[in-house]
Amino acid sequence: MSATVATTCPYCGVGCGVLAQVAVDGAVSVQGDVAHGSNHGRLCVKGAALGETVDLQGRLLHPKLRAEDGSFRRASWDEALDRVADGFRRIVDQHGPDAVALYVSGQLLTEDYYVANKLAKGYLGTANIDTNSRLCMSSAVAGHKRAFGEDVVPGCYEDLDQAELIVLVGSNTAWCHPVLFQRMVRAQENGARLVVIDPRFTATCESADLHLPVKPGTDVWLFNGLLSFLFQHGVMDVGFVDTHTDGLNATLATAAAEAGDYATVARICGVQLSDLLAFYRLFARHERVVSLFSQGVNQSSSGTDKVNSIINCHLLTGRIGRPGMGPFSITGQPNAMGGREVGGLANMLAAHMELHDPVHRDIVQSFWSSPHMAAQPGLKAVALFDAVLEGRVKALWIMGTNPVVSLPDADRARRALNACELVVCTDVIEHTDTNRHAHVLLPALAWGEKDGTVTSSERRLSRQRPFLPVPGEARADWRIICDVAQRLGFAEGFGFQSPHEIFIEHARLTAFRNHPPGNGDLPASPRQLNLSGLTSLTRQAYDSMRPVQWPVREDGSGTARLFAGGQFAHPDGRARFVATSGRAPANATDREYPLVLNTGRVRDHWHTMTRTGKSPRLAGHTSEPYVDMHPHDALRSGVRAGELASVHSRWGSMVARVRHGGGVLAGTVFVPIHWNDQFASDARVGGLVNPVVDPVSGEPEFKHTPVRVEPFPVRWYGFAIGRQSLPTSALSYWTLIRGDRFLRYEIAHRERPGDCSAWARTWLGAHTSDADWLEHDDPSSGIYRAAWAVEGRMEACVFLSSRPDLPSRHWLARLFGQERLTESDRAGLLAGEPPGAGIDAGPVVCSCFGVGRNTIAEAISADDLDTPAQITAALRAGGNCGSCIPELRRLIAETRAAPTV
Ligand SMILES: Nc1nc2c(c(=O)[nH]1)N[C@H]1C(S)=C(S)[C@@H](COP(=O)(O)OP(=O)(O)OC[C@H]3O[C@@H](n4cnc5c(=O)[nH]c(N)nc54)[C@H](O)[C@@H]3O)O[C@H]1N2
Ligand SMILES: Nc1nc2c(c(=O)[nH]1)N[C@H]1C(S)=C(S)[C@@H](COP(=O)(O)OP(=O)(O)OC[C@H]3O[C@@H](n4cnc5c(=O)[nH]c(N)nc54)[C@H](O)[C@@H]3O)O[C@H]1N2
Ligand code: SF4
Ligand SMILES: [Mo]
Repeated sequence: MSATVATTCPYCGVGCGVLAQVAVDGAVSVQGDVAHGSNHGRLCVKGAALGETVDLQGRLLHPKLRAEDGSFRRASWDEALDRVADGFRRIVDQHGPDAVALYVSGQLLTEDYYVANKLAKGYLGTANIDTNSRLCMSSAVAGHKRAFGEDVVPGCYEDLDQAELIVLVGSNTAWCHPVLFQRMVRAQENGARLVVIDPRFTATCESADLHLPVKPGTDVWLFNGLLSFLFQHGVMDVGFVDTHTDGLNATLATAAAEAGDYATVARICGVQLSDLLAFYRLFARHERVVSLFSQGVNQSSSGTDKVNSIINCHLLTGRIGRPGMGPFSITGQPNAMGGREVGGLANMLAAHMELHDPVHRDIVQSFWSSPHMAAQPGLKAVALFDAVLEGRVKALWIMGTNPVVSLPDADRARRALNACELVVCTDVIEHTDTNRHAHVLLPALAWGEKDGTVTSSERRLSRQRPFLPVPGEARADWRIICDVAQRLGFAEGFGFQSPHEIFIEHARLTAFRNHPPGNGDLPASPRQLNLSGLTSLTRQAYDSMRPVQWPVREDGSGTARLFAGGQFAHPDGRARFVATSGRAPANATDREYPLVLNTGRVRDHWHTMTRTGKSPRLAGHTSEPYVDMHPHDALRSGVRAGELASVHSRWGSMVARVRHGGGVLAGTVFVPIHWNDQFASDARVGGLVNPVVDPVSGEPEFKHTPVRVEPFPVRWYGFAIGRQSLPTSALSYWTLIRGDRFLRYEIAHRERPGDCSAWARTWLGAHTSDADWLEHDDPSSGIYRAAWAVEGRMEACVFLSSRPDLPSRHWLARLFGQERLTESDRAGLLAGEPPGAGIDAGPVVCSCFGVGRNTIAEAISADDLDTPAQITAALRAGGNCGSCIPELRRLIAETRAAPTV
């Protein structure tokens, strides 16, 4: 075993501390870091499975250049970097700096992000650098700036422990921020109440005391109603409002005019009046309220107003900056916050300074000694890709993000890349939907190899440290950027030799011409983001840096909460109420597209699956892309659960399996965001999403696109499990997951093969003479199954049927872990069902211990289990990361409700 390295999880913005070790055989094991303030030793299932995602399979390990015919050839670093630098230089010379752009990511480290931003805004002289955080947090950023004068999350995780009431708005925290959610559940056990505001009944709602299934897009009405209610009932901190805020009257007038009466609010929001009032009373009654929000709020054409409508209620009651209370924007990506700190958004400068402010521009320019400073805000993500399509931006460098999957109207983004003169992609994985369109591919270091800092949702800086060797020719993102900058003639500003040197420069800029933190009495407005205590860290001190929350004082101590003294970052020190009016989502009604598409995450996958797609443990929970529908809508659309459907919008279409039970409201459907061309034939939901954006933040409306669902007609359904990858181009439908020692394909086709046996042998490549071929063909019932063994060991199997009700895949998958098939396995393969009774565990619920749904349901009925804790005691399920506890709770309810036979 190698020495233990303390690092930070590369997934969500909770920012959990991870201890990693490498065994002699190269296997990586991870555990939660008990000493880390973000998680105190806990990890969710994605964090716990990190060791399964660090292998080199599929990694981009060498620079590559694309030839005319679309193929890629290996190139030296010199050749690839020259290509990038020459291309950028030529285009800037011919068309000016705004003809080039960078599109970066909240998954870069702060040091990478800092140099990318410095290159664009300070040296190339364009603010055309935007980030996938535009798709994620930009409404929260804009809301914070309007209310507080700076992009600041005032509170910290400890507030959740101390809150009496936690309100989750548009957040499926149980799945997306699981370690933090466990903390909320513990707070609930200690008496806190939990309210969830979400059109879907999510896993998070399983634990809620009250769920308000609001109509999509109506949050502003709900919070305007709350503001009026609080004011009417005298729930207000008059002293705080008078001394520390501005704009209440106009905001109240708008809220009152909008809200009218509570019955109207309830009707607009589509919730019961009694539930609405129950929420308002809870909010009124409890001083210590945390309102935590994420994408149900941000990803909306009224996202910024939603944010401010929530903050308004906290300002009115003075519930901000003190223990147990405050509005809390929870961030998605591991370094969404770090990116904001260094100014990765096209409308920001660095260190929380503003591009449009001449004083700020002067501070940054003099600090950087910039030769060409960007003078005005650049293009935001959606507009940036429009400019690429229209030829206004001619060179685009994409780092650490997969826009052909994740942008709205993603087919248009793909067309934009095809039209672009020079597309450069820096990634860790070779084959992605975006990389396919690159002219130059640059290999970056991945998690476990790279070195730097990230900032979590609660402003906590935490180190990512390397524990794996550099693979192939991969280089750190910061180094690649500096390499290009130097070739562009900017050796002066980019001579960094280590992330430590970059971090120090970044820390010094936060403190440059700024007030020392912790001194609320200064008259002019200090910038809250201030790392003065870190500006002179030695290399050694940087390497051993403990997690710390900014602002960081001279003595190195951090700050848990901001704004406690009522000093905000606007020039007059006062916070602003922002008058917000309810606005229906764009194209809210559309007769041709009568349903509303909502998109979001599943528990065990991360974004475009480049990393979680490698882990068998994570693949088991949700194995196929799906469209979750209300049964009435399915009936009306002529589709059935288990069958395939195509989903259409004005922008594009996709195909997925129809599902019920995801808790969607009638009139809405939900599709997960993760699947793409690497894992399915046609399941990129981004292709459907309306590219309308919030007018203030530029964040797209990912949660609301009018769609229509239609049957996707096929003649047969099937699946195959095998040790090798299979050709998919001839199939009408396929999806892929990676299992333990096997790959599993779900397939369907418009035509049934004339001779199933011949087709199956050819497809599986099973024409060797040593093949041990088992087969059952029943054309009258439309069923065909075959299994192929080599020297008694399972090689592949394929099951076809004219209907989607195929046998369980779980017992079959198990056979790939055996050295030999037994006689009863063979009998089972021929019969199409597990040999013996009750050994099919069913789909995985607990990924940590691999416990299936059937096993759990059986134990619940057989042993009369009532609580998730009892299930854990009996089966271990739920006993590690706890991510499946909401599902255990649901299973208990369902099993108990099922009639006994
Ligand atoms: N497992 C997993 N975890 C992740 C990620 C991942 O890919 N996988 N990604 C990370 C990232 S980058 C992010 S940004 C976060 C996102 O974390 P979340 O914001 O929690 O996740 P989402 O699933 O995008 O959406 C949240 C909820 O918003 C609801 N919603 C839709 N419309 C409305 C509305 O009009 N009003 C309200 N109130 N709610 C609405 C949706 O039904 C959904 O349940 O997760 C992070 N964590
Ligand atoms: N329909 C719909 N679309 C959405 C959303 C939604 O809710 N609905 N949510 C949006 C949100 S909140 C987000 S955050 C985005 C996420 O969307 P993306 O950012 O597009 O998704 P990822 O899969 O995280 O892409 C990261 C890429 O960077 C690579 N990578 C990983 N580590 C490194 C590294 O260290 N260096 C480099 N150079 N590359 C690396 C990965 O292999 C991968 O290709 O999706 C957005 N799109
Ligand atoms: S909650 Fe899970 S995904 Fe998020 S940082 Fe912690 S371990 Fe990683
Ligand atoms: Mo995100």
